[in-house]
Amino acid sequence: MSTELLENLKKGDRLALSRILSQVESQSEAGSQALEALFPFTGKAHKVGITGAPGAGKSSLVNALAHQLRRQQDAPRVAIIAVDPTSPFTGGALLGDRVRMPDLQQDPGVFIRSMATRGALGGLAAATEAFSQVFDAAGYDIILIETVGAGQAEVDVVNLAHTTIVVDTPGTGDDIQSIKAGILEIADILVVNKADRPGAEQSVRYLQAMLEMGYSRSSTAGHHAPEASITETLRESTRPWVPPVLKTIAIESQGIEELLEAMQAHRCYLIESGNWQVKERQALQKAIQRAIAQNLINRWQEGLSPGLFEETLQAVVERKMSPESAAQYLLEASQGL
Ligand SMILES: Nc1nc2c(ncn2[C@@H]2O[C@H](COP(=O)(O)OP(=O)(O)OP(=O)(O)O)[C@@H](O)[C@H]2O)c(=O)[nH]1
Ligand SMILES: [Mg+2]
Repeated sequence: MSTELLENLKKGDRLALSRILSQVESQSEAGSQALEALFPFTGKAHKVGITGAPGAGKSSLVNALAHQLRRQQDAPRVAIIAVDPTSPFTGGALLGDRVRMPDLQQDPGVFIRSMATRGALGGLAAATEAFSQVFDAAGYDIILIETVGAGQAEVDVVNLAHTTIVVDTPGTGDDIQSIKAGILEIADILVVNKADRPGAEQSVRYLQAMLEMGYSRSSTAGHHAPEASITETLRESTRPWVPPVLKTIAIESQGIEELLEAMQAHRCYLIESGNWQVKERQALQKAIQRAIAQNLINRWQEGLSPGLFEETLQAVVERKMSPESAAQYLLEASQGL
Protein backbone atom coordinates (compact mmCIF):
# COMPACT_ATOMS: atom_id res chain seq x y z
CA MET A 1 0.00 0.00 0.00
CA SER A 2 1.29 3.43 -0.85
CA THR A 3 2.26 5.58 2.10
CA GLU A 4 0.10 8.28 0.64
CA LEU A 5 -3.01 6.10 0.82
CA LEU A 6 -2.18 5.16 4.41
CA GLU A 7 -1.64 8.80 5.36
CA ASN A 8 -4.90 9.80 3.71
CA LEU A 9 -6.73 7.05 5.53
CA LYS A 10 -5.45 8.25 8.85
CA LYS A 11 -6.44 11.81 7.96
CA GLY A 12 -10.00 10.58 7.56
CA ASP A 13 -10.14 10.57 3.77
CA ARG A 14 -13.25 8.57 2.87
CA LEU A 15 -12.08 7.85 -0.64
CA ALA A 16 -8.89 6.29 0.70
CA LEU A 17 -10.98 4.26 3.13
CA SER A 18 -13.28 3.02 0.35
CA ARG A 19 -10.34 2.06 -1.80
CA ILE A 20 -8.65 0.11 0.95
CA LEU A 21 -11.88 -1.68 1.88
CA SER A 22 -12.33 -2.73 -1.75
CA GLN A 23 -8.76 -3.94 -1.95
CA VAL A 24 -9.29 -5.94 1.21
CA GLU A 25 -12.62 -7.30 0.02
CA SER A 26 -11.23 -8.47 -3.30
CA GLN A 27 -8.32 -10.09 -1.45
CA SER A 28 -5.85 -8.47 -3.75
CA GLU A 29 -2.17 -8.26 -2.98
CA ALA A 30 -2.71 -4.56 -2.24
CA GLY A 31 -5.38 -5.56 0.28
CA SER A 32 -3.04 -7.85 2.19
CA GLN A 33 -0.37 -5.19 2.17
CA ALA A 34 -2.85 -2.66 3.49
CA LEU A 35 -3.86 -4.94 6.37
CA GLU A 36 -0.23 -5.56 7.13
CA ALA A 37 0.57 -1.84 7.24
CA LEU A 38 -2.54 -0.99 9.25
CA PHE A 39 -2.32 -3.69 11.89
CA PRO A 40 -0.09 -1.73 14.31
CA PHE A 41 -2.77 0.98 14.47
CA THR A 42 -5.60 -1.36 15.42
CA GLY A 43 -6.90 -2.52 18.79
CA LYS A 44 -8.73 0.58 19.96
CA ALA A 45 -12.25 0.39 18.54
CA HIS A 46 -15.21 -1.03 20.43
CA LYS A 47 -16.64 -3.73 18.18
CA VAL A 48 -20.34 -4.35 18.73
CA GLY A 49 -22.19 -7.21 17.01
CA ILE A 50 -25.93 -6.95 16.44
CA THR A 51 -27.63 -10.19 15.56
CA GLY A 52 -31.13 -11.65 15.48
CA ALA A 53 -33.76 -13.15 13.20
CA PRO A 54 -34.42 -11.63 9.75
CA GLY A 55 -36.58 -8.53 10.04
CA ALA A 56 -36.16 -8.20 13.81
CA GLY A 57 -35.11 -4.59 13.32
CA LYS A 58 -31.33 -4.91 13.42
CA SER A 59 -30.71 -2.28 10.73
CA SER A 60 -33.23 0.08 12.31
CA LEU A 61 -31.47 -0.32 15.65
CA VAL A 62 -28.03 0.20 14.14
CA ASN A 63 -29.37 3.28 12.47
CA ALA A 64 -30.87 4.68 15.67
CA LEU A 65 -27.72 3.82 17.63
CA ALA A 66 -25.51 5.61 15.14
CA HIS A 67 -27.69 8.71 15.29
CA GLN A 68 -27.67 8.67 19.06
CA LEU A 69 -23.91 8.19 19.23
CA ARG A 70 -23.31 11.09 16.88
CA ARG A 71 -25.46 13.32 19.04
CA GLN A 72 -23.29 12.63 22.08
CA GLN A 73 -20.95 15.29 23.30
CA ASP A 74 -17.74 13.63 22.16
CA ALA A 75 -19.52 12.36 19.00
CA PRO A 76 -17.56 9.15 18.44
CA ARG A 77 -16.91 8.13 14.87
CA VAL A 78 -19.08 5.20 13.90
CA ALA A 79 -18.48 2.51 11.29
CA ILE A 80 -21.26 0.16 10.27
CA ILE A 81 -20.63 -3.21 8.66
CA ALA A 82 -23.74 -4.94 7.38
CA VAL A 83 -22.89 -8.59 6.91
CA ASP A 84 -25.58 -10.11 4.80
CA PRO A 85 -25.33 -13.84 4.55
CA THR A 86 -28.42 -14.18 2.40
CA SER A 87 -28.16 -16.08 -0.82
CA PRO A 88 -27.36 -14.32 -4.07
CA PHE A 89 -31.01 -14.78 -5.03
CA THR A 90 -32.20 -11.95 -2.84
CA GLY A 91 -29.48 -9.55 -3.85
CA GLY A 92 -27.40 -9.99 -0.76
CA ALA A 93 -25.90 -7.08 1.06
CA LEU A 94 -28.00 -4.34 -0.45
CA LEU A 95 -30.87 -5.41 1.76
CA GLY A 96 -28.88 -4.35 4.75
CA ASP A 97 -29.11 -0.76 3.67
CA ARG A 98 -32.77 -0.52 3.00
CA VAL A 99 -33.81 1.20 6.20
CA ARG A 100 -30.88 3.49 6.58
CA MET A 101 -31.79 7.11 6.65
CA PRO A 102 -30.02 9.26 4.10
CA ASP A 103 -28.73 11.78 6.64
CA LEU A 104 -26.53 9.10 8.18
CA GLN A 105 -24.87 8.70 4.80
CA GLN A 106 -24.15 12.44 4.76
CA ASP A 107 -22.50 12.45 8.19
CA PRO A 108 -18.71 12.53 7.77
CA GLY A 109 -18.34 10.76 11.12
CA VAL A 110 -20.26 7.71 9.94
CA PHE A 111 -19.17 5.15 7.38
CA ILE A 112 -21.49 2.39 6.20
CA ARG A 113 -20.28 -0.64 4.33
CA SER A 114 -22.17 -3.75 3.31
CA MET A 115 -20.59 -7.06 2.65
CA ALA A 116 -21.87 -10.23 1.07
CA THR A 117 -18.79 -12.32 0.73
CA ARG A 118 -20.27 -15.70 1.53
CA GLY A 119 -17.78 -17.51 -0.60
CA ALA A 120 -14.83 -15.43 0.48
CA LEU A 121 -11.59 -17.17 1.18
CA GLY A 122 -11.39 -17.67 4.90
CA GLY A 123 -15.10 -17.03 5.27
CA LEU A 124 -17.35 -14.32 6.50
CA ALA A 125 -15.69 -13.95 9.88
CA ALA A 126 -12.27 -13.35 8.36
CA ALA A 127 -13.65 -10.77 5.96
CA THR A 128 -15.52 -8.98 8.74
CA GLU A 129 -12.42 -9.01 10.90
CA ALA A 130 -10.40 -7.52 8.05
CA PHE A 131 -12.94 -4.73 7.54
CA SER A 132 -12.99 -4.04 11.29
CA GLN A 133 -9.24 -3.67 11.27
CA VAL A 134 -9.36 -1.11 8.50
CA PHE A 135 -12.03 0.93 10.33
CA ASP A 136 -10.17 0.58 13.60
CA ALA A 137 -6.93 1.86 12.08
CA ALA A 138 -8.81 4.66 10.35
CA GLY A 139 -9.82 5.94 13.77
CA TYR A 140 -13.43 4.80 14.03
CA ASP A 141 -14.28 4.51 17.72
CA ILE A 142 -17.24 2.19 17.45
CA ILE A 143 -17.82 -0.50 14.86
CA LEU A 144 -21.37 -1.79 14.63
CA ILE A 145 -21.57 -5.16 12.89
CA GLU A 146 -25.01 -6.28 11.78
CA THR A 147 -25.58 -9.91 10.89
CA VAL A 148 -28.55 -12.24 10.72
CA GLY A 149 -28.42 -14.77 13.53
CA ALA A 150 -28.78 -17.78 11.32
CA GLY A 151 -25.90 -20.21 11.45
CA GLN A 152 -22.40 -20.92 12.60
CA ALA A 153 -20.86 -18.41 10.18
CA GLU A 154 -22.91 -15.67 11.79
CA VAL A 155 -22.02 -16.79 15.28
CA ASP A 156 -18.37 -16.60 14.21
CA VAL A 157 -18.99 -13.06 13.05
CA VAL A 158 -20.45 -11.92 16.35
CA ASN A 159 -17.77 -13.75 18.29
CA LEU A 160 -15.23 -11.27 17.04
CA ALA A 161 -17.17 -8.45 18.65
CA HIS A 162 -16.45 -7.24 22.16
CA THR A 163 -20.13 -6.76 22.85
CA THR A 164 -22.92 -8.81 21.31
CA ILE A 165 -26.48 -7.54 21.14
CA VAL A 166 -29.15 -10.14 20.35
CA VAL A 167 -32.37 -8.68 18.98
CA ASP A 168 -35.70 -10.37 19.57
CA THR A 169 -39.27 -9.29 18.87
CA PRO A 170 -42.52 -9.81 20.78
CA GLY A 171 -44.89 -12.61 20.04
CA THR A 172 -42.52 -15.21 18.70
CA GLY A 173 -43.84 -18.64 19.52
CA ASP A 174 -42.31 -20.73 22.27
CA ASP A 175 -41.20 -23.33 19.73
CA ILE A 176 -38.99 -20.76 18.08
CA GLN A 177 -37.87 -19.47 21.45
CA SER A 178 -36.33 -22.79 22.37
CA ILE A 179 -34.21 -22.73 19.22
CA LYS A 180 -32.93 -19.40 20.39
CA ALA A 181 -31.27 -20.92 23.42
CA GLY A 182 -28.05 -21.16 21.44
CA ILE A 183 -28.07 -17.56 20.42
CA LEU A 184 -28.88 -16.45 23.96
CA GLU A 185 -25.55 -17.79 25.09
CA ILE A 186 -23.69 -15.33 22.94
CA ALA A 187 -25.70 -12.31 24.15
CA ASP A 188 -24.15 -9.62 26.29
CA ILE A 189 -27.23 -7.49 25.88
CA LEU A 190 -30.71 -8.65 24.90
CA VAL A 191 -33.13 -6.36 23.15
CA VAL A 192 -36.82 -6.85 22.61
CA ASN A 193 -37.39 -4.56 19.65
CA LYS A 194 -40.80 -3.60 18.24
CA ALA A 195 -41.93 -3.01 21.80
CA ASP A 196 -44.85 -1.08 20.31
CA ARG A 197 -46.33 -4.47 19.50
CA PRO A 198 -48.32 -6.59 21.95
CA GLY A 199 -46.47 -9.09 24.10
CA ALA A 200 -43.24 -7.14 24.61
CA GLU A 201 -43.40 -7.37 28.37
CA GLN A 202 -43.98 -11.11 28.10
CA SER A 203 -40.97 -11.54 25.82
CA VAL A 204 -38.80 -9.62 28.28
CA ARG A 205 -39.89 -11.89 31.11
CA TYR A 206 -39.38 -14.97 28.97
CA LEU A 207 -35.85 -13.96 28.05
CA GLN A 208 -35.03 -13.11 31.64
CA ALA A 209 -36.24 -16.53 32.71
CA MET A 210 -34.14 -18.18 30.00
CA LEU A 211 -31.10 -16.23 31.14
CA GLU A 212 -31.60 -17.20 34.75
CA MET A 213 -31.90 -20.85 33.77
CA GLY A 214 -28.68 -20.55 31.81
CA TYR A 215 -26.90 -18.99 34.74
CA SER A 216 -27.96 -21.52 37.29
CA ARG A 217 -26.92 -24.31 34.96
CA SER A 218 -23.37 -23.08 34.50
CA SER A 219 -21.56 -21.97 37.59
CA THR A 220 -18.91 -20.08 35.63
CA ALA A 221 -19.44 -16.50 34.66
CA GLY A 222 -17.99 -16.82 31.17
CA HIS A 223 -20.96 -17.42 28.97
CA HIS A 224 -18.78 -17.19 25.90
CA ALA A 225 -17.68 -20.79 26.29
CA PRO A 226 -14.01 -20.92 25.40
CA GLU A 227 -12.78 -23.61 23.09
CA ALA A 228 -10.77 -26.46 24.43
CA SER A 229 -7.68 -25.22 22.65
CA ILE A 230 -7.91 -21.87 24.32
CA THR A 231 -6.08 -22.01 27.59
CA GLU A 232 -7.08 -18.60 28.79
CA THR A 233 -10.68 -18.37 29.83
CA LEU A 234 -12.67 -15.26 30.49
CA ARG A 235 -11.93 -14.22 34.01
CA GLU A 236 -14.41 -14.70 36.72
CA SER A 237 -15.00 -11.27 38.09
CA THR A 238 -16.21 -10.18 41.49
CA ARG A 239 -19.04 -8.57 39.59
CA PRO A 240 -20.03 -10.94 36.79
CA TRP A 241 -21.80 -9.47 33.80
CA VAL A 242 -25.50 -10.19 33.77
CA PRO A 243 -26.95 -9.46 30.32
CA PRO A 244 -29.66 -6.84 30.64
CA VAL A 245 -32.93 -7.32 28.74
CA LEU A 246 -34.04 -4.02 27.21
CA LYS A 247 -37.07 -2.88 25.25
CA THR A 248 -36.74 -0.69 22.19
CA ILE A 249 -38.83 0.79 19.42
CA ALA A 250 -36.11 1.32 16.87
CA ILE A 251 -38.22 3.21 14.34
CA GLU A 252 -39.17 5.77 17.01
CA SER A 253 -35.70 5.81 18.60
CA GLN A 254 -37.18 4.72 21.91
CA GLY A 255 -34.97 2.89 24.38
CA ILE A 256 -31.86 3.71 22.37
CA GLU A 257 -30.31 5.82 25.11
CA GLU A 258 -30.59 2.88 27.51
CA LEU A 259 -29.15 0.52 24.91
CA LEU A 260 -26.15 2.81 24.47
CA GLU A 261 -25.67 2.97 28.20
CA ALA A 262 -25.70 -0.82 28.37
CA MET A 263 -23.14 -0.98 25.54
CA GLN A 264 -20.88 1.43 27.36
CA ALA A 265 -21.38 -0.35 30.67
CA HIS A 266 -20.37 -3.62 29.03
CA ARG A 267 -17.27 -2.03 27.59
CA CYS A 268 -16.31 -0.70 31.05
CA TYR A 269 -17.01 -4.10 32.55
CA LEU A 270 -14.72 -5.80 30.01
CA ILE A 271 -11.91 -3.38 30.66
CA GLU A 272 -12.20 -3.43 34.45
CA SER A 273 -12.43 -7.21 34.67
CA GLY A 274 -9.49 -7.73 32.31
CA ASN A 275 -11.75 -9.57 29.90
CA TRP A 276 -11.17 -7.02 27.16
CA GLN A 277 -7.57 -8.21 26.96
CA VAL A 278 -8.60 -11.85 27.12
CA LYS A 279 -11.08 -11.43 24.28
CA GLU A 280 -8.50 -9.60 22.25
CA ARG A 281 -6.02 -12.44 22.70
CA GLN A 282 -8.65 -15.02 21.80
CA ALA A 283 -9.62 -13.13 18.65
CA LEU A 284 -5.99 -12.79 17.59
CA GLN A 285 -5.37 -16.45 18.33
CA LYS A 286 -8.27 -17.38 16.07
CA ALA A 287 -6.94 -15.07 13.38
CA ILE A 288 -3.56 -16.79 13.46
CA GLN A 289 -5.17 -20.24 13.37
CA ARG A 290 -7.40 -19.23 10.47
CA ALA A 291 -4.42 -17.92 8.55
CA ILE A 292 -2.44 -21.11 9.18
CA ALA A 293 -5.32 -23.32 8.06
CA GLN A 294 -5.83 -21.28 4.91
CA ASN A 295 -2.15 -21.22 4.16
CA LEU A 296 -1.81 -24.99 4.55
CA ILE A 297 -4.81 -25.66 2.34
CA ASN A 298 -3.45 -23.35 -0.34
CA ARG A 299 -0.05 -25.00 -0.26
CA TRP A 300 -1.59 -28.44 -0.36
CA GLN A 301 -3.80 -27.48 -3.29
CA GLU A 302 -1.00 -25.88 -5.27
CA GLY A 303 1.18 -28.93 -4.76
CA LEU A 304 -1.38 -31.33 -6.18
CA SER A 305 -1.03 -32.58 -9.75
CA PRO A 306 -3.95 -31.59 -11.98
CA GLY A 307 -6.89 -33.97 -12.00
CA LEU A 308 -5.72 -36.02 -9.03
CA PHE A 309 -8.38 -34.66 -6.73
CA GLU A 310 -11.15 -35.45 -9.22
CA GLU A 311 -9.78 -38.93 -9.80
CA THR A 312 -9.62 -39.65 -6.09
CA LEU A 313 -13.08 -38.23 -5.56
CA GLN A 314 -14.40 -40.57 -8.24
CA ALA A 315 -12.81 -43.52 -6.44
CA VAL A 316 -14.58 -42.46 -3.25
CA VAL A 317 -17.88 -42.05 -5.09
CA GLU A 318 -17.47 -45.60 -6.40
CA ARG A 319 -16.79 -46.76 -2.84
CA LYS A 320 -13.32 -47.96 -3.75
CA MET A 321 -11.86 -45.70 -1.13
CA SER A 322 -13.13 -44.06 2.03
CA PRO A 323 -13.07 -40.27 2.42
CA GLU A 324 -10.50 -40.65 5.21
CA SER A 325 -8.06 -42.71 3.21
CA ALA A 326 -8.61 -40.41 0.24
CA ALA A 327 -7.62 -37.47 2.42
CA GLN A 328 -4.54 -39.32 3.61
CA TYR A 329 -3.60 -40.17 0.06
CA LEU A 330 -4.14 -36.63 -1.21
CA LEU A 331 -2.15 -35.12 1.63
CA GLU A 332 0.77 -37.39 0.86
CA ALA A 333 0.46 -36.85 -2.88
CA SER A 334 0.82 -33.08 -2.60
CA GLN A 335 4.27 -31.58 -3.16
CA GLY A 336 3.28 -28.43 -1.37
CA LEU A 337 3.42 -29.56 2.24
N1 LIG B 1 -43.44 -1.65 14.59
C1 LIG B 1 -42.12 -1.61 14.54
N2 LIG B 1 -41.50 -1.91 13.39
C2 LIG B 1 -40.15 -1.87 13.37
C3 LIG B 1 -39.38 -1.54 14.50
N3 LIG B 1 -38.09 -1.61 14.19
C4 LIG B 1 -38.04 -1.97 12.88
N4 LIG B 1 -39.27 -2.13 12.38
C5 LIG B 1 -39.65 -2.50 11.01
O1 LIG B 1 -39.34 -3.85 10.80
C6 LIG B 1 -38.90 -4.04 9.46
C7 LIG B 1 -37.55 -4.72 9.44
O2 LIG B 1 -36.61 -3.82 9.99
P1 LIG B 1 -35.06 -3.92 9.69
O3 LIG B 1 -34.40 -2.91 10.54
O4 LIG B 1 -34.80 -3.90 8.24
O5 LIG B 1 -34.78 -5.36 10.25
P2 LIG B 1 -33.47 -6.24 10.08
O6 LIG B 1 -33.40 -7.12 11.26
O7 LIG B 1 -32.31 -5.39 9.79
O8 LIG B 1 -33.84 -7.07 8.79
P3 LIG B 1 -32.84 -7.97 7.88
O9 LIG B 1 -31.55 -7.22 7.75
O10 LIG B 1 -33.56 -8.12 6.59
O11 LIG B 1 -32.68 -9.26 8.61
C8 LIG B 1 -38.89 -2.70 8.80
O12 LIG B 1 -40.09 -2.56 8.08
C9 LIG B 1 -38.87 -1.73 9.97
O13 LIG B 1 -39.49 -0.51 9.67
C10 LIG B 1 -40.08 -1.22 15.72
O14 LIG B 1 -39.51 -0.94 16.77
N5 LIG B 1 -41.44 -1.29 15.67
MG1 LIG C 1 -30.92 -5.46 8.21
